[in-house]
Amino acid sequence: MPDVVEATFVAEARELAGMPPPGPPEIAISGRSNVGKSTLLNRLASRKGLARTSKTPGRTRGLVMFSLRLGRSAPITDLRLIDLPGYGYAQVSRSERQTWQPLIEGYTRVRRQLALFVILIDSRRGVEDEERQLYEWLGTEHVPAQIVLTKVDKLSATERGLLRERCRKTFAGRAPILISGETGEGIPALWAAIFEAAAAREPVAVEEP
Ligand SMILES: Nc1nc2c(ncn2[C@@H]2O[C@H](COP(=O)(O)OP(=O)(O)OP(=O)(O)O)[C@@H](O)[C@H]2O)c(=O)[nH]1
Ligand SMILES: [Mg+2]
Repeated sequence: MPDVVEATFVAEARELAGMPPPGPPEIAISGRSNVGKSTLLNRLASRKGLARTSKTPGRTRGLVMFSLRLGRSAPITDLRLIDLPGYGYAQVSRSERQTWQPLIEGYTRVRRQLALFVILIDSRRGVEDEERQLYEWLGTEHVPAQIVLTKVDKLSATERGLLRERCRKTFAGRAPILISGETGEGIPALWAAIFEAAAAREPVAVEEP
């Protein structure tokens, strides 16, 4: 696991035009409301209160960008984490949701720094249509995706095995990563996937402002 030397909030963008200028590789963290996106982000950043977590779903309303600087032993020095708005939450108004979808889609299509799109799935809910569709769509856009099952601290060993198997079948053989934001289980495996994705992405020339 890398040593996170610095973790800072960069910006919250509610429209594409409001995105900060491109920089280091970006890792997008997506999933249903309450799946544990912000909790995971805080784990990756080793900072408890960096991203706001809550018991009230649907709190994150835009693309929230954080910047991490990693210690010298890590394969890369800088990266950005993007906390995406949660989908599938009924109490969030339809009009609000209709503004997110184009935002997430637009970001995914145009952002060449996007190195990995992480799809979080609550291990107790299992895989639903949204996740399957999102994964397929990312494939057609040639965006690398990683399935991550959250809250596995709530599961027995048998349940974990079954879920792993089901995900392998649903997501074309790609192994899911099982994590717990609570205990930190699986976080090193996710870091490995992040580093691999960052290395695989072709370097993007960034113009100096
Ligand atoms: N047991 C357990 N609870 C978790 C875990 N991860 C998150 N939670 C809890 O789940 C709730 C939602 O977590 P968040 O990280 O705020 O979820 P989110 O996906 O960011 O939610 P939105 O921003 O509303 O879309 C909080 O009460 C967390 O404490 C986990 O790995 N295990
Ligand atoms: Mg959140």
